[in-house]
Amino acid sequence: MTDDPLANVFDDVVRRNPGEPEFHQAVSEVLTSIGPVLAKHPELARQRTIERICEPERQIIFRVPWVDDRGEIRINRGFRVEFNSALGPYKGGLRFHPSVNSGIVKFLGFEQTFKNALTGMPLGGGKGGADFDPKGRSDDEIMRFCQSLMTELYRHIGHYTDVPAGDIGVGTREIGYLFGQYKRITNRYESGALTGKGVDWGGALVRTEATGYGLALFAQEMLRVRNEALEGKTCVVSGSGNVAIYAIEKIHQLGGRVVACSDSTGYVHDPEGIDLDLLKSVKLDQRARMELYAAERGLVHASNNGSIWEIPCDVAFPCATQNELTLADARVLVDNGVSAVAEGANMPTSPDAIDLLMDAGVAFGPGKAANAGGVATSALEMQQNASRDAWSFEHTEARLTAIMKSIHDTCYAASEKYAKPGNYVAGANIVGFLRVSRAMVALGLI
Ligand code: NDP
Ligand code: 2IT
Repeated sequence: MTDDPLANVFDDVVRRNPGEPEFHQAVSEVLTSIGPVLAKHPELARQRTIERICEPERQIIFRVPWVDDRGEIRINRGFRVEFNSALGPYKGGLRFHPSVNSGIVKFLGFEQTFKNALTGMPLGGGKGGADFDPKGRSDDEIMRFCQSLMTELYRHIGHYTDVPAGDIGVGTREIGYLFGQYKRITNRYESGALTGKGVDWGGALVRTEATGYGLALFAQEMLRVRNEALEGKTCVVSGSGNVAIYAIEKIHQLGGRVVACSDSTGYVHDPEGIDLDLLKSVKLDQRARMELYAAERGLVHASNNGSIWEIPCDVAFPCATQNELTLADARVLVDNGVSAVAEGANMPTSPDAIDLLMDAGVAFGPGKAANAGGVATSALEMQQNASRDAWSFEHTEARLTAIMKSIHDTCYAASEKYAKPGNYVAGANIVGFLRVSRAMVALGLI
C-alpha cells in the first residue's frame, strides 16, 4: 500500500474503461491537478471521493431506430451518461455526431461535472447523444430521429432528475422536436426537463449566445490580470457553430477582430475581420459550408491540408471539437506571439499542447471554466421555468457576465492557493473537485 492516494487511480480507470482514450485524457488532467488538495484534505482521499467521481452513477445505451425519407430503416445508438448528482440533477448536452461513442460521452460527462460545479449553481453532471450524422438530413428526418431518441430517453430525464440541452449537432430545432415528444409521451408541459428551448416556448433569452459570449468574457478577465484587453487584438476562432459564432460576436463587441474561422471542411482567413451577418446567414439560415462564405467574400477556402492555427493571432479560441489544437499548432501559436488561448470547445487542446502553452507563459483558459457560460445560462433558464417568468436580455446577460467573472476569480484564487498563480487548469480542477467531493461526503456514501 502506497501513501500516494492517486497511485492506482489512473491505472484503474484505464483498466475499467478500455478503448476510451478521450475519457482517460480527461481524467488524467484532473488527477495531475489535485495532489496538493488531497495533501491538505486527506479526509477526501480516505473517503475515496476521486475514485467515486471517476465512476459514472449510471450509463444508459439504447437503440434508436428511425425511417429516412426514402423509407429505409436506420439504426443508431443513443447514450446518456448520468455522471454525478451530488450538487443537483444531472445536467449537460446531447451531441449528434458520427464520432459519438461511450468514451466520448463519458469524457464529456466527466468534464461537465467539474464545469457545472464551477458555476456555483445547483447542477450535477451528465452528457448524452447519438452516433447520428445530421448533415444532409431533411427536417423531417431530424424530427423522426429526435422523436425516436426521446421515446427511450424520456423515462430517464426530468427537471429534478436529468436535464439535457444542446451540444454539437443539437440546437434549438432539435431541442424543439425532443421537447415536443417528451411533452406528448409524459402529458406534462415540463419546461425544466430540457434547456436551450426556443424563446417562444420556455427558452431563455441569451441561452443561444451564452457559451460564446461567456468565453469572450472569460478571455477578457484573463487578459485583465495581465493589464491587457481584447480591444485591438487579432483573434482566431475555430469552428463556425453555436459557440464560435457568438464568441465572434462578443469579441467584436469588445473591440477585438476575428480574422478566421472554420468548419470540418476547412478554414477561411478574412484579414478585414469576419463578416458576422454573412457567417450567420451561411451557417445558421442556410446550414451551408464555409466554402460559401469564402465565395461570397471572394476569399480562398483552405481545405484541411493546413491548420487554422498557422494564422498569426494574439488570442486563439478553439471552438470546434476535442483535440483540434495539437502540439505542432501550439508551437506555431507561440512562435507567432499568442498571448492567450481560451477553450470554447470541450477539451480541444491536447495535453502536450497545453503544457507547451503554459510553459511559454500564455494565459490558458480550460474549457470547463471558459465555456461554462452555456450551462450556467441553462441554469438561469431552469430558474425562469420554475418561476414561470421570462427575464430581459439585459438582465440575463448581466447575470452571465457576473457568473463568468466569478468563475474566473474563483479559479485564479485556487491557482494562487494550491498551484502557480494563473494556472487556470489547476484552479478549475481543484475548485470543481472540492465542491463535488465535499457534497459527496456530506450526503453519505453515494
Ligand atoms: P455546433 O454543432 O453548433 O458547431 C460545431 C462546429 O465545430 C461546426 O463548425 C463543426 O463543423 C465543427 N466540428 C465539429 N466536429 C468537428 C470535427 N470532428 N472536426 C472538425 N470540425 C468539427 O456545436 P457547438 O458550437 O455547440 O459546439 C462546439 C464545441 O463547444 C463542442 O466541443 C461542444 O462540446 C462545446 N460546447 C458547447 C456548448 C453549447 O452550449 N452549445 C457549451 C459548452 C461547450 P461541421 O459543421 O463541418 O461539422
Ligand atoms: O458542454 C456544455 O456545457 C454544453 N453542451 C451545454 C450543457 C447545458 O446543459 O447547457
